[in-house]
Amino acid sequence: MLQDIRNQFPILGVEVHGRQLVYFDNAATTQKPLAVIEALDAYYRSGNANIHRGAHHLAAVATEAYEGVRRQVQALIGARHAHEIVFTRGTTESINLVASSFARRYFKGDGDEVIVSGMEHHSNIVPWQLAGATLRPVPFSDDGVLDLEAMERLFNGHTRLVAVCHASNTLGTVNPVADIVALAHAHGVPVLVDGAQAVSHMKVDVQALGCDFYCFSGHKMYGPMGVGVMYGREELLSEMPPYQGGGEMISEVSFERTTYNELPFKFEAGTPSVGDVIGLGKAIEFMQSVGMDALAAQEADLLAYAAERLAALPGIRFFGRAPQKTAVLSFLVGDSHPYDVGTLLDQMGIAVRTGHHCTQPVMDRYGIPGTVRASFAVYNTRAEVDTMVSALERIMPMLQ
Ligand code: C6P
Repeated sequence: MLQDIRNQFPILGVEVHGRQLVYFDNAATTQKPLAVIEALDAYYRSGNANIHRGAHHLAAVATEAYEGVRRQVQALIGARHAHEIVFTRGTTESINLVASSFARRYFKGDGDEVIVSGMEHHSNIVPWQLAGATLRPVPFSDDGVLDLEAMERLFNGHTRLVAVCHASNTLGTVNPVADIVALAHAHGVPVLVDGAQAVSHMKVDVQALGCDFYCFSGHKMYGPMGVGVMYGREELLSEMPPYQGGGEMISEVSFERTTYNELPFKFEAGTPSVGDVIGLGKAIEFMQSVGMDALAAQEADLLAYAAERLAALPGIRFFGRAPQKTAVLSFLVGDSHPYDVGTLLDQMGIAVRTGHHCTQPVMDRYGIPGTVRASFAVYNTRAEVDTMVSALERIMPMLQ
């Protein structure tokens, strides 16, 4: 079964520095299965056309394929309507879209506040600052668990939104989104969820979670780069102004006045990345062919195994030990700099990420410059974990 999955990922056969690649940088981007690669190839070989506009065969086929993926995404995350799914370039653009548009509609300019978790990616911090909000971060424990009682105390008459990650890219913590939504809604405040690190690891049901916005990237879920999703509840999206102006998002344009297209097109100005959206559809089919439960079980096994093996090494310090975690292990080796560890592992063909992972406030929280992060996907194996552990054993004397 696992070998069948691995066979679908040609890149896993690549050698790096003369060694078989061990790819543990899946939180940055996952590798792509053949079905996705071939769909992109087929689209540009025989299906390329702009969508929604041309009255010709290829345009009609491309439009149908593109809209079909919108329905696939709707089903994947349990949205009530397909028109609540907006295609973007990725999580970053999705959050910027909401921040810009939501702020124009709902901010009052009297000291607007957005509650965020203390473990947010910069993509869920900076757009709110650009929109003029003051951020109120929710603290978290040493283990990486959010303090919901402290969160409760942050709500006040200026709170316009809660913006939290479903899963932390640095700590792996899976936040209790349904509880956070219940808390926020009790204060009449909507919730945006950054799902960049969740959608490829667990079943997501936006209606069950109750969230108002849910944002994610295709490239972190086995799909192509250049495509992402912004889910928003119809009631809010229909009240919000467009993010960008251009083709497709209009109903009528004159030099005096423009009226806007209906949802979701109001938020999709210009030519979208059609081939990438089609590739995203294949990525969803890949995840569904494995099954989200099987996928989560495989990753949980890897996480537990890797945590146990690494913990047996001298001087390993973990960051992020929440009971609910995705398959992310952030650690330091003694007092050595994470970059040195990452470089030495790379020399042995092992790809991990080092640094602050675009979560500088998390690094400040622990008083460290960065971590080494190994993040797993469904195609990773225990044998690969063993390879990393052996490599760490070899490099440790060089680091001290
Ligand atoms: N995290 C990582 O290595 P984009 O770049 O738009 O696809 O995703 C941004 C983003 C937003 N939120 C979270 C929780 C994320 O993890 C990321 C991307 C990568 O951890 C690159 S910094």
